[in-house]
This record gives sequence, C-alpha cells and structure tokens, in this order.
Amino acid sequence: MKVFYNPVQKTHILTHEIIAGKRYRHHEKKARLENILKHLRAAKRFDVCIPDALPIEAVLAVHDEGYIRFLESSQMLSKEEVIWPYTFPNDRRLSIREPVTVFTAGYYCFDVGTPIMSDTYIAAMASASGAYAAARHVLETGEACYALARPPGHHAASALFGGYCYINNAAIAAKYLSQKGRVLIIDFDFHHGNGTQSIFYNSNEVFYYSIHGDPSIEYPYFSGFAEEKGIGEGLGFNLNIPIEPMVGAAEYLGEFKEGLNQILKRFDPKYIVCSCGFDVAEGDPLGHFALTPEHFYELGTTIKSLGKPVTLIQEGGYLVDRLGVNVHAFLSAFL
Ligand code: OKP
Ligand code: ZN
Repeated sequence: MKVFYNPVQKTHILTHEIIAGKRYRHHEKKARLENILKHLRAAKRFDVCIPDALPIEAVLAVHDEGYIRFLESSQMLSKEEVIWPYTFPNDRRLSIREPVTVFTAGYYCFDVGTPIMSDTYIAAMASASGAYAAARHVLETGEACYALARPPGHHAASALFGGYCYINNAAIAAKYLSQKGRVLIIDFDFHHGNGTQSIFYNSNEVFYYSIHGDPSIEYPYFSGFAEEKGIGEGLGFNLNIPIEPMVGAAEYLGEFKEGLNQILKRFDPKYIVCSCGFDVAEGDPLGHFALTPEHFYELGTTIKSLGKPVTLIQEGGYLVDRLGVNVHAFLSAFL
C-alpha cells in the first residue's frame, strides 16, 4: 500500500496545553509519527513516499482565504515565539482587521490546546499534501491509500483552528474527490470531528458520519450530538453516534456497523474518506474506548467490505507505544 508522509510534518513541536487552567505535557507529538513509520517500515508491505505540495486551490476549496493568509503569516514568528490565543469573539458577524496579531488570533481559534509556532504552517500544509496525494492516488488506481497525517485535521473548520488541528486534511481529500462523485466520510476518532462536520453541514455531496465519545462529557463538548443532522440541502447527510465512554469494543463495533447500514440505505457513495483516530484504542490517554489490534482489523474489514475506493487519513491516537501496532492492524485489512 502506498503511504504518504513528509518529514517536514515533524517540525511542528508543541510543548504543553492548558486544560481548565492547568498545564499538561502535550500529547500531539512527533513520536506518534515515528512509531507508526517504524511499524509500517518493518512490515515491508508499505511504500512510503513524500507527497508533492498540494495546489492552494485544493486548500481554499474548504478553507477561508483570510484564515489561510493568517496561518501563512505565522511563519514570520521567531523560533521562540508562540501564538496562544486568549480572546475569542463569540459573534461571527464581527470582522477581523488584518494583519491578525498574537492578540487577535483568537478570531480564528476555538480552544487553547492548539498553539501556533513558526513551523506550524509548513507542517500542516505538508500533512494536508499527504491527504491530497492519497486522494489522487485512490482516484487514479482505485487502491486504498493511507496519509500519515500530522498535525491532524478533523477539528479544523473553514476559518477555525483547535483540537490540535489547523488544516482539515480529510475535508481537502473529500472535497477533491467530490468533484467526481459522492463521498462518505467515516470518522472513527474518539472525538467528534466538529470541523469536518461544519465544512460539509449544508452539503448533500459529502456525507459526514462520526462515532465518538459522548460530547455531553467529552471534548469537543459543543457538537457531536445525534440531533445534528445537517442543514438546507445537507439535511439528512450528517450522522453522529455519540457513545458512552467505557463501552465494550464489541458493542462499539456493533454500533459502528449499524450506523453504516443506516447510511447506505439512503446514500450511495462513490468514494470513502476515512478519518482514522486511534485514540479509540485500549489505554489511550485521551480516549475511553478499548479497541485492540483485532478490533482495528475488524473495523478495517468492515470498511473494506463496502467495496468502494478508500482514502485513509490519520487523525488522533496518543498511546504512542501502541500506535504503530494498531495502525498496522487496521491497514492490514486493506492489503
Ligand atoms: C484531537 B483529536 C481532554 C482534553 C482534550 C483536546 C483533544 C483534541 C483531540 N481532557 N484536549 O481528535 O484526536
Ligand atoms: Zn481524537
């Protein structure tokens, strides 16, 4: 299987995050990539390639231009400087004066776990390039393809960063594929992909399906509820299945399949984009489900059995020592 990854993705280095006022070591670290790569290389069945840079039009197809200009301008930061937004306008009708400064960056931000450093933009663009290249590869060959994306993307909306995400990798892949036919996004990260949902909320070309920890007690708290079904033309093209944390893996897989069956009765996708969050793994520090490699393999075979071309995009997964084993088990289903 072809895998897209660029070492530039490692230059984005997060030190800590603030959760409810307390400082914690950051979980979204480059060792995540390294562990996955180590396992994929050892398996010898994966062809790891550096993707070409993606065209800016593919980014602007899902992101606001002023937002991307702001991210791009952050490259001017010195090596020591970090943007930590701290004021957040609640009313989206208010406008932002450019250039955005360290004081006003909260205009484009929704949480305080997601700082911006001088290398954040190039790393996020490299990550998105992998997603785009993977989608192109799927289109050209019909083979499943995996983008080892990091930073992740599913929390990033058209003009918002947060949840460790800056550019929405899966949305870029899905938007690109949707030029050729309907796309089903399957997001099994432990956290609801609020960014992806919002990007496609009014679309009937791209269906967003997410199964995740119940947002009434889990991040991102304000979205991911079953009542969110889409809007306008997109009504009926969004499905959230919130799950009580600590649920058993068998029950989780049952719910996952039931959701899929429900969708496929009404929506016939030509392509599948999968947001693969391995924070549903047993022992993950940020997730509370308990999937083992066997369960990841089953998740993979379930998706493969739909018989559609699949673009696989890495999202979360923070139990670094088990990450590669879990990713490998999942990808094995597609070999
Ligand atoms: C990113 B992805 C919970 C803190 C949560 C943000 C989590 C972002 C997850 N105590 N902080 O979906 O894996
Ligand atoms: Zn997650």
